[in-house]
Amino acid sequence: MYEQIELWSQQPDTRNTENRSPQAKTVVSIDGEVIFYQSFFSIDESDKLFEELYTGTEWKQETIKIFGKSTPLPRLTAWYGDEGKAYTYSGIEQHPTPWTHTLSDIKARIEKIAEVKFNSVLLNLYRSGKDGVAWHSDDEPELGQNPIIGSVSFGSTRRFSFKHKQIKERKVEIELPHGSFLLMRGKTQHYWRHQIAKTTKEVSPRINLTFRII
Ligand SMILES: O=C(O)CCC(=O)C(=O)O
Ligand SMILES: [Mn+2]
Repeated sequence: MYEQIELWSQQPDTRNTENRSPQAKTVVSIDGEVIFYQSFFSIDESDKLFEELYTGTEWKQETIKIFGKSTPLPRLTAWYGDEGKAYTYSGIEQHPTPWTHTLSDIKARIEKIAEVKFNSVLLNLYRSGKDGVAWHSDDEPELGQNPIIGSVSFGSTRRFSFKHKQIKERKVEIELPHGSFLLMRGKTQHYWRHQIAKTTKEVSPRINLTFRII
């Protein structure tokens, strides 16, 4: 019993058309802005990028303290970016590894659409359905007032959910497939939380990259 915000009935985003792919769909337009590009990278590109990222990333299993107890995060992560852009995520201070060619190429592709320059990226590897990320907003102070987050996904499709912080009936759910790109900006992080729920379905690994500006 919740209000599904006209997810698929939205018109394609036609503003600033020369810089926008015709497949852009606005998935959140109230209290923020979220734009979705379902097939941003071709299947061939996505297969190659998944492989490069899966094997070529310095994946780490970070732990966080919950009620004083060290708990491993249910996913592997890695942090890449411009030198000196340290960032605290889930209480973990991250020092970025320098950009690889693969990450710089992906960054350049999404920057054309986002019309900003990203200086860091958090990579997440969801090894199976047992991995996920709990409800949160990307609202760390280092990200500034209205964070712009460029989120690229490769591998298994997983469900990305939004819920409004004040109006609990307001929820949006979207499947993020291989090669998709989701852009969150404006007041999105003030008003909405998001998650990747764990699932009991058999799912193969998924890699997500959230490009950020510190
Ligand atoms: O895996 C995703 O799609 C989202 C990851 C995320 O929300 C984050 O890293 O902050
Ligand atoms: Mn997030």
